Amino acid sequence: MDRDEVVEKIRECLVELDGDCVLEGVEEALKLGISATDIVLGPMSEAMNEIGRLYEEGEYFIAELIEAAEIFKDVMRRLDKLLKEEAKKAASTKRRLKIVLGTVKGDVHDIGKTLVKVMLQAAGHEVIDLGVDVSAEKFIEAIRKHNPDVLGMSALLTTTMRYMEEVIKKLREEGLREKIFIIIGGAPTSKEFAEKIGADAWAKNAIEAVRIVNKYAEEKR
Ligand code: B1M
Repeated sequence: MDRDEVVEKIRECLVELDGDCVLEGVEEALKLGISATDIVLGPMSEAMNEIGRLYEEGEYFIAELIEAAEIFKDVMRRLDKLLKEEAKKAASTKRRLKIVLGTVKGDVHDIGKTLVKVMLQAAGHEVIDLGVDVSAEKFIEAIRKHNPDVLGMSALLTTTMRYMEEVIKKLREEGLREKIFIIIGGAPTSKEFAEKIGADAWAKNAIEAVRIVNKYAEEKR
């Protein structure tokens, strides 16, 4: 199998929810020298989008989404060490920042957020992960407790992404907004949305999130 075929195998096997086949494809991809980052952000993420589309069309149901998430997490466990090594090599920072991170209230999608966490940690930052379904009050409590440099929020639903604005509004009310750099992400969000709600930055994926946080770390010196 060549690189394109292996990449296609991983994508197809995940769409078909065949976990063993995905892991087999991952091993083959690694042997061919494909990076863990490219596997996760490439065919694995593309397959998740395809699965989302099948769900929208009524071909897949929640059970399939859950299964896909489990397979994705298995692959993340397999690739954890490599992902960390790669992120460290690509983006090690000399200035370590403290980051409070979470998926916003009403939203339990955590795969993308966890990927962002793993890569930020590997790049040398300290991440306090508040998990999923995080309310503005919980974010504020964590910010008061840990005094972080950065707040990272993730949302995967068009309904929950609006809650990010609510968090920023509450931070302003509490006089905490100016003390913290806010980065947001997640499939339905965009640069324009980030600007509209008053966040400082938007990242398309985990690599970009690390690049933006590192740039901020340098500027903050
Ligand atoms: Co749900 N889901 N889901 N889901 N799910 C989506 C998001 C959806 C787009 C599927 C679809 O219909 N096409 C759709 C949302 C539609 C919309 O809002 N417009 C949807 C829906 C409708 C739902 C439910 C409402 C279904 C229901 O119950 N009727 C429900 C909501 C539950 C809730 O949160 N309250 C639901 C539930 C679930 C599961 C729990 C079953 C499961 C999640 C399991 C888990 O996360 N542990 C699930 C899944 C798996 C998906 C899809 C298929 C895959 C998401 C994923 O993990 N992608 C998803 C389809 C899709 O995204 N196209 C879908 C892979 C991951 C690596 O990508 O998370 O985008 P992503 O993260 C990327 C970037 O976005 C970015 O970097 C990451 C890595 O590159 N990023 C950041 C993310 N956060 C960032 C933060 C940053 C920076 C970058 O800075 C802080």
